[in-house]
Amino acid sequence: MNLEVYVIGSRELSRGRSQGEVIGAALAGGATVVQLREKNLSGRELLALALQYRELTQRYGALFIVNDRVDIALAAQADGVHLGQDDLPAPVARRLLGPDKIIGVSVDNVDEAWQAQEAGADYVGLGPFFPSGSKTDTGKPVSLDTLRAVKAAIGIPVVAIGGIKAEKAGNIIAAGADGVAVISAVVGAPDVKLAAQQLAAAVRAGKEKRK
Ligand code: TZP
Ligand code: MG
Repeated sequence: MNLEVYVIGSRELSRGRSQGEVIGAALAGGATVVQLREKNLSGRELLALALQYRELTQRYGALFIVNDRVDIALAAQADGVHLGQDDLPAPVARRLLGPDKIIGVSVDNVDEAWQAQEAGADYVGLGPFFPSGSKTDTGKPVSLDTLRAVKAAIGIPVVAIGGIKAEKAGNIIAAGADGVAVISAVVGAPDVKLAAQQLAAAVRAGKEKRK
């Protein structure tokens, strides 16, 4: 499960470009995971997008995760779901999805991370590391010390999220994150493929720094 370069889609932030174009470019640039996260679409519209994401991720050998919607993940044969603290509890999602699908859970501290692991999550999303224009109803920013404490407390991968740009990703990876998840830094970039390449390069540099 390579969570290193985790790109989350957003129609609003895509500068009018189609999802197919943006997600395709992110994958061409090195995204290892893409997440479908659309809060204002009908089930029918979401399914159509999910099927596009599925085809593209399959082509590039990347993972495909659906935000919130277990039903859409199942219908589109996604690799898994990502759930917030107010979404379906992980054990309920697990019952619906079976043992093989990936379940990610959003957390912002050690306690939530431990509970997510206990509840059967396969990875946690930890953040926000920086203020994010893409999601404003977040807690206050998480520090690198909190990241280190979460890494010490749990055994499942930790993906960092929130206001992360390529130039900030290296330090976060060097501090122990297993991946960085971004919306605006990639799907909002003028050149999406280049932005994904830059993020992937920053992740590689961060891993080098750990050595
Ligand atoms: N959860 C915490 S911050 C965030 C989510 C979904 C938004 C991340 O978007 P960006 O543009 O990378 O800050
Ligand atoms: Mg959610």
